[in-house]
Amino acid sequence: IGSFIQERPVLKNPFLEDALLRGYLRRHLPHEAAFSDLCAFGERVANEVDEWGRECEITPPRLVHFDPWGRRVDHIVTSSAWKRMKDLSAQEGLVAIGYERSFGEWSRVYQMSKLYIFSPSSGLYTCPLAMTDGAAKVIQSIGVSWPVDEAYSRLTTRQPERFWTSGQWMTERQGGSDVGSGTETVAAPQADGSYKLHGFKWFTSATDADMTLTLAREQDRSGATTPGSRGLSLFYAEVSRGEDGRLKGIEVQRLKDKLGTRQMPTAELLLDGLQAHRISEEGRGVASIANMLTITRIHNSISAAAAMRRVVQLAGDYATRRTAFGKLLKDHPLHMQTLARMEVETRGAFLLVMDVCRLLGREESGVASELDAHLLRLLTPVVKLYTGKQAVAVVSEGLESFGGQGYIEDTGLPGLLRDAQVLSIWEGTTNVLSLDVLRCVARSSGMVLHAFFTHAKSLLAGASSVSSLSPAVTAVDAALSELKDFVQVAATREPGYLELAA
Ligand code: MFK
Ligand code: FAD
Repeated sequence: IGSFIQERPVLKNPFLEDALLRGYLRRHLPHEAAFSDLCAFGERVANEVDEWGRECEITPPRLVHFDPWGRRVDHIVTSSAWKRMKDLSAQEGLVAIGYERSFGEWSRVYQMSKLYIFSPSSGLYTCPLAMTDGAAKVIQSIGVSWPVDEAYSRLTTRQPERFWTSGQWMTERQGGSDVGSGTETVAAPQADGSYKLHGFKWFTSATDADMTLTLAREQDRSGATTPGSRGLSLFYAEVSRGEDGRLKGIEVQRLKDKLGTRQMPTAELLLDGLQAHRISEEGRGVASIANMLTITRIHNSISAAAAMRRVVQLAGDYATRRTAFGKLLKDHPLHMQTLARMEVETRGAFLLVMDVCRLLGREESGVASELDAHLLRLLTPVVKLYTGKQAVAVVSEGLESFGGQGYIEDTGLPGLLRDAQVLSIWEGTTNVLSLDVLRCVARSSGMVLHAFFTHAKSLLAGASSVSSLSPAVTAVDAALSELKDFVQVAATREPGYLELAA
């Protein structure tokens, strides 16, 4: 009795297992160096890193407020696996690749391919990496000079002992979507040109970061501030400790008790005189941090597509090992139809997000056309909102494909679903991103939509032999012809016209 033991699904090299990823790279980035690096990294992920990710999950961070003698220390204790992830990230260049640009306009595609392989095994270390990449991007866009030159070199290094991660402290109690109205944190100017920040940041993830970018309202001499978005500036602050061991200017109030992302600390922070430097023009905080949002939203989309790919890979493997009604699951057409639907969603998500990475790479290499720039602006919120939602649906379906085992904690599968659920919430909820799409359509007088349909037309032209696509071709032609008049009308109106019209 009870001698049957079900074989477990096996994680194989996620690069070698992913024909679509390899095919995409063969077409666009046919460099032996990139292939051998991705292949070696995939081997490491399957045989070593995945275990660390599991260790991060079962050894979540904890907050130690006081040392044994009663001194306030606010120490966030993380697992050794979490720390190994940081070193690995530097060594593998998971942020650096985007800035070294060894593969020119394809460098972002290469970097994101690595993150795609890494993400589901990373113990959510992709979260600090996203913010680190976003911070480097902001610094690069405003200019790498004092006081952020040292930070930039640390964010983008491959040397583990020098590597820094960054936080992104935007959300306050009154508003995460509406930071313009919800931000209460004030910045008091100091005689030396720096600022002291006072406020409360309600969600700060990967709070063991070395630095952060954050928003605050600059006070004038009387202590008054400007309300709304136009009162917000962007600040750079280092997270450091004094000789007494206390965090300088920060109290960690508590760690969040979260549905998922448990591998990583998310803290509430009291900023109590945190020394900071303003790095945007006064009142240009939201516009300046938008560069960070673009990067973190792309990372989010990569994580979403990667979660789908991982569950599809594991479910496919399991279907070759589990028998029901006298045959393997892979020989049940209905089961395979379910897996095929998941595969289609995963492929769609992957191709969409890779196209956005391609556009980002083109923009950063200075070869982007006007059409590319419009597409990047439009597709970034679209890909984030779409893949964030799809990840939950596909991963949930994926769990079901393991039957009851999909619901069992120490298979590691439920964590995939918990972690997917956050992808549509942080970095802008679905509806807030939908409004961002409308806003960029409005502010470009419809030009981003025109760019989108022009791009769609050229893609469809490449597949003109596929007869089932002809309704799409007709629809795109109709949209372009309607848009011609629309863009002309919108161009004569005030910005915001389309938003009001919508
Ligand atoms: C695993 C990988 C994922 C990693 C995740 C890391 C952990 C995550 C943590 C977080 O969640 S961090 C917090 C993320 N928070 C958000 O995403 C906020 C969501 N809310 C929005 O995005 C709102 O739309 C926004 C705060 C931007 C609205 O603020 P405003 O002040 O009402 O915006 P407004 O007035 O429309 O725009 C101000 C300027 O910013 C404009 O520039 P100009 O003044 O030059 O015209 C806009 O064009 C610009 N802007 C706004 N959104 C932009 C943008 N520019 C480019 N791209 C955008 N998306
Ligand atoms: P609200 O803004 O109150 O939104 C509530 C609901 O209202 C949402 O459904 C939203 O879509 C909807 N809504 C809001 N405005 C509109 C509108 N105009 N039209 C239609 N619907 C609308 N933030 C950081 O700054 N740094 C971090 O490191 C960080 N880490 C996080 C980690 C986790 C695990 C989580 C869950 C969140 C984290 N956040 C972080 C916060 C996150 O970015 C916010 O929670 C998110 O942006 C939503 O803001 P909110 O919670 O204030 O919700």
